[in-house]
Amino acid sequence: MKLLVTGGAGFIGSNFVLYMLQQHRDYEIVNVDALTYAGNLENIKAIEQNPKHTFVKADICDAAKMDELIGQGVDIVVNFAAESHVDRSILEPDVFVKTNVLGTQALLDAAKKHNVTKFVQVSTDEVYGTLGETGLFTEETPLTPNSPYSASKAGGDLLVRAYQETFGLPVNITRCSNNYGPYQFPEKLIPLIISKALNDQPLPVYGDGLNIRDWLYVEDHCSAIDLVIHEGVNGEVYNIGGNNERTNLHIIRTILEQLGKPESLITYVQERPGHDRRYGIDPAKIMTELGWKPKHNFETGIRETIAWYLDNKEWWTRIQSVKYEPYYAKQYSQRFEGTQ
Ligand code: NAD
Ligand code: TDX
Repeated sequence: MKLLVTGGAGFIGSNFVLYMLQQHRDYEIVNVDALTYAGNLENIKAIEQNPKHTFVKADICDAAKMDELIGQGVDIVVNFAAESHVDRSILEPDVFVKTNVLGTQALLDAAKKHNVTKFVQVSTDEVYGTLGETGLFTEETPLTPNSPYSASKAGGDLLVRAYQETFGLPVNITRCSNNYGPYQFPEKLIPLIISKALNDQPLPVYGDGLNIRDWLYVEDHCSAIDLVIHEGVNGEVYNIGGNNERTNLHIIRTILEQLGKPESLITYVQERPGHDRRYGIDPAKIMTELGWKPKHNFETGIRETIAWYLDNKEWWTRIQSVKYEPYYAKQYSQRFEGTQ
């Protein structure tokens, strides 16, 4: 079996490639990644010499390249490649539309031409918009994205659906809740808070800190996608989540407690525009129809994650100094204005 995995030098993609090479030792993986600020070859250093893994630096918007690569006997395409950070999408929406919509279309065209047996679009619960105090996102929840990021992901999803309906391409769309774990870029809440707290720097909390996210350990997301590749019914959408809803303040306090750092680091800053209040996934479909079950609960997952960031300080300090500081200054300088 030959897989083409896109975005496999990013957070979830790299965890997925490492996971799949362990689970299916006879599978071949072509890992395509443009190495944007979020892509990092250090994430896949452990498989540098693995003959079953080939890394190709390429942009998924490059239709000719995707055609060439998928034409080389690829059976399954798994599309992780995306611009993934909501705050960046507020500053620069255009690159989100390019990669998340047009890039997806370039992949779909190549997958259709070469008759792949499965195309899995890795999407997000954010396409469903925001929840009130009750209820959960099901696969039938209407798409009402609120940020340029989630709108571009929804655009990609709709194209994937259309290629199934119009051309009979065998597709699945997965929509997962917030992931956390090793190799997550330190712009996202959990690694941001761990790294800032370790440096005794202020922790930027948007709004009142009571927005809720539903957290899943990244390995559990990988196992769900593995299952969808093999057992997913063509054309179906599968929500993925582990029923771990937490407020942002709860997450931050848990991290501070485990690191032995003071709550005085918490700093309320300017709200994120269009900030979704609550996400919560109903994972009943993938659990009952495909038999998926997460292995990690939040308490063990967050402990393992904090331990990983403590053990891999070099990984994130290198990223922060080279790829992150100018962005952080641009994104947060205004946000911190007027706070103590
Ligand atoms: P990430 O930003 O860490 O990684 C994205 C990867 O895609 C990077 O390696 C980057 O170099 C690559 N990439 C970006 N543009 C590209 C292009 N044009 N061509 C080729 N490669 C390109 O993101 P992540 O958090 O690992 O998310 C992966 C996928 O999972 C995304 O599609 C995202 O929407 C989805 N998702 C993420 C989460 C989450 O909590 N992080 C939750 C649900 C779904
Ligand atoms: O500095 C911060 N302060 C803060 O309060 C940051 C970066 C975030 N937050 C809040 C905003 C959110 O309510 O924390 C919560 C989580 O924020 P992010 O880590 O930016 O994630 P989110 O916006 O929920 O989106 C994530 O989950 C779904 C991923 O980035 C997406 O790629 C995925 O689709």
